[in-house]
Amino acid sequence: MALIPKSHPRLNSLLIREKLVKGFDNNLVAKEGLLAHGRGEAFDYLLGEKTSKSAKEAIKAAAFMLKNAQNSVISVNGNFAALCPKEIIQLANYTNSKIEVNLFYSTEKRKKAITKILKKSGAKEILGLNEKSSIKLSGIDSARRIVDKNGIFSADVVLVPLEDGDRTIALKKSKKKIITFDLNPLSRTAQTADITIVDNVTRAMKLLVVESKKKTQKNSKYNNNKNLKVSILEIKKNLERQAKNA
Ligand code: PTJ
Repeated sequence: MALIPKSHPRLNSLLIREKLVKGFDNNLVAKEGLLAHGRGEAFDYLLGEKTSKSAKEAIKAAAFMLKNAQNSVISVNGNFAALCPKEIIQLANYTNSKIEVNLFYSTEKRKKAITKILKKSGAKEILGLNEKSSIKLSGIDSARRIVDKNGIFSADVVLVPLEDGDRTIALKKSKKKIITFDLNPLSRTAQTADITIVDNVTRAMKLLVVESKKKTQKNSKYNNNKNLKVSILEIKKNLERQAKNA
């Protein structure tokens, strides 16, 4: 592993990258997950590598939605498991959500590695591993169509982090409410979800856990389209500022 000087101006970003690389070496992260992370890094840079006011609003709305769901499910892919294993368990506990492993590039080896890290972090029950309770969700071509009957299939709210657009669209067609983390406010998932948290999942998950731990959550008049526009303007402002200083 590379030696990162503590004084590096982008230390956090480099530490997150190291977690992904370690996750890849340990079979958690798909090769394509590294590419997805690179795309995320670029957007994070454009957003100033900090949690914006609009992301904080989305986080509050997400906590409210999760706490008021009948059957909420946290969908876990390789990148999410490598970056936030502890926070996944904490969020599941505070919001009474189920945890389901659901992979785009699905292999038994990766499922085992992801299960191992979630269990090590305190997970008791993990869905998505038992073929007997699996069912196919229509409208998805990838391995992500295989879901658990008692999990994603019957959920009313699903948290889908760092996601490809097809599944978000299919889940919306199945009348589910979708919450996502996506640093790219222009992605299909970001544009299709009910709540898009445009922030690095490593920062935003910590805040979502804190928000969900509170006894009560406010039901704000949250508007995802409006919120996404603010994120896009944020990027534009940052670019203009950089161009002025160039
Ligand atoms: O583990 P698997 O097999 O299920 O595969 C997962 C990946 C991530 C490979 C798969 O879902 C994928 O290809 O996703 P996409 O289509 O590349 O979309 C990922 C989105 O997440 C992109 O819009 C990225 O900008 C964004 N993103 C990447 N890293 C982060 C992020 N958003 C928030 N926080 C990040 N750290």
